[in-house]
Amino acid sequence: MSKMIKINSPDVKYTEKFIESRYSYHTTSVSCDGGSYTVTPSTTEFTFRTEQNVPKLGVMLVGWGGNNGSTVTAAVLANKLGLTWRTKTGLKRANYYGSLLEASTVSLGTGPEGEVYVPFRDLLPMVHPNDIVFDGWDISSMDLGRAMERAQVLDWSLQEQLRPHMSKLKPRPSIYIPEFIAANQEHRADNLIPGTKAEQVAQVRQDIRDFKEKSGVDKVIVLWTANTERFCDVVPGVNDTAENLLNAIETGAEVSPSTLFAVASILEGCAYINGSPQNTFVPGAVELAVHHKVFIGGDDFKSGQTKLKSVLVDFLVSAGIKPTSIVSYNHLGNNDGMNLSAPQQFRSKEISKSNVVDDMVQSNPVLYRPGEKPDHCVVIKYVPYVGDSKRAMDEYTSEIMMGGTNTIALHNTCEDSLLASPIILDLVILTELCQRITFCTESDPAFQSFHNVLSLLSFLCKAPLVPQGAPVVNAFFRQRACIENVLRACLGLPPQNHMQLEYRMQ
Ligand code: NAI
Ligand code: DG6
Repeated sequence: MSKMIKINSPDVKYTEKFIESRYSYHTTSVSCDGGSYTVTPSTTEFTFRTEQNVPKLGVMLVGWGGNNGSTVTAAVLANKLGLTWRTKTGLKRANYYGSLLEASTVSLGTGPEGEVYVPFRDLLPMVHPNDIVFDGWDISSMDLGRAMERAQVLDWSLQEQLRPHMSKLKPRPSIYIPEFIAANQEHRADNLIPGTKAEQVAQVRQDIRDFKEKSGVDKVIVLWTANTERFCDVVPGVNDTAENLLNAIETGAEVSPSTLFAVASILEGCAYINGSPQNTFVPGAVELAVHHKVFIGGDDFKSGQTKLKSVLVDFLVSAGIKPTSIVSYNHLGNNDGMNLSAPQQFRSKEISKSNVVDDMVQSNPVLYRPGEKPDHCVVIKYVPYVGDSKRAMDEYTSEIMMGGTNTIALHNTCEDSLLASPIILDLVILTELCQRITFCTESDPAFQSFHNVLSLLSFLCKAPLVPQGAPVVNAFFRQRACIENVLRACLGLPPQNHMQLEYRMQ
């Protein structure tokens, strides 16, 4: 199915180990002098190196027995086994729809029959999701077969085929600190790591080593898809530096379970991704990742309503239309919805869902005065009956020409975990790829990796984590173009510019 891509250019060299490309990176700096801007283009010469050897990847999910954890594991298994199943609307086949890397395409250029599109995954050597080995932790002891049934996401006849495989998978005991998640989760907590925080971190580190050894994977990435926690306070002396955070773990001061997992993972040299909204990456955790040269990424999967928002607001603002009010309702009936029915956990989600339009609004001083923002309201309600089938209703009101008003109302229904699962796969596959990319410039010839805060993952996250001082980009197409163009740079190809000048000449 996949065709190999070979670049025919003096700027690209294939060695046994690497794809090496020379790449001219063009930027412009702008200065404002009184009434005028001075714009100065400049070019930096980069060399990119991508290691060709694709490792065997192990992924450890925190919250493995949840709806996302069980669904992504089941989906990979179903794809690997090439399963099909019957539903009332016909025969269904396992696929990876919803995955940027597996199911979306990029243009390579023009061939004799027009534009040539290839799957994103074919651009560079990447881990195939079918080859990922899963393991993980959950405070609930249910095996993955029963967890899949509890989740009520997949069709029954598919579950029946998967059950013999899924039932063999059992989450490892996890760290439970009741005050971080909703009290309504307590009944699930029957699979716990005992001891002090330091002992719990040591156990998680031991689990990672144990998984690596027993499964024979070459590298492990840890991803949090457990319940949304409340935010924790950033306290000087406790979690503001790496040293203080490690001391806080030793002395038993307040550290959230997700941060304890991040610390364990970083200390084991494993990338750590946060799929939930809470502030796992307190300054001390970020500093620890930088010290240990380990990738971290997050926060909060951008799956449905927010993804659409990052498209729609981009469309409106880029079209010169001024969104003035955005109201987003959700109701859902899965365990995530139950956890989010508690005020502190809802607040974490509200924060990550609310900041998503900021960059688009700030990009247009014609429409918005400094500091001006549209009204933005996010509501989430728990309605058990609808299960994982989340309903999202949005109303976008915008100001159009000559005082006119434009109102767009949307109603979106879909299985939440079937949107999140392909995002989990993209996050780990992209992170793994980034671990094999290094680059240098003419002025700094020592090869380096991307910054440890892996902002290339922004496309997949509601509240992108970026290196301190770097701009946060939420706009969907800019985020996607960033990934595409960085991967093209690794092949010595210029950014996709869509100019099509060859078709615009006489
Ligand atoms: P879920 O509630 O079905 O699964 C979470 C799992 O985490 C549960 O099995 C629970 O027992 C476990 N858990 C809780 N605390 C734990 C801990 N300390 N250690 C290990 N396991 C723990 O939720 P779901 O639907 O799978 O979502 C997971 C997370 O992903 C939530 O935070 C949700 O907000 C977030 N998310 C989900 C999206 C989606 O589209 N499904 C999109 C964006 C974020
Ligand atoms: C209700 O919004 C529950 C949440 O966990 C969301 O389903 C999840 O964060 C997905 O949000 P969005 O905005 O990307 O659809």
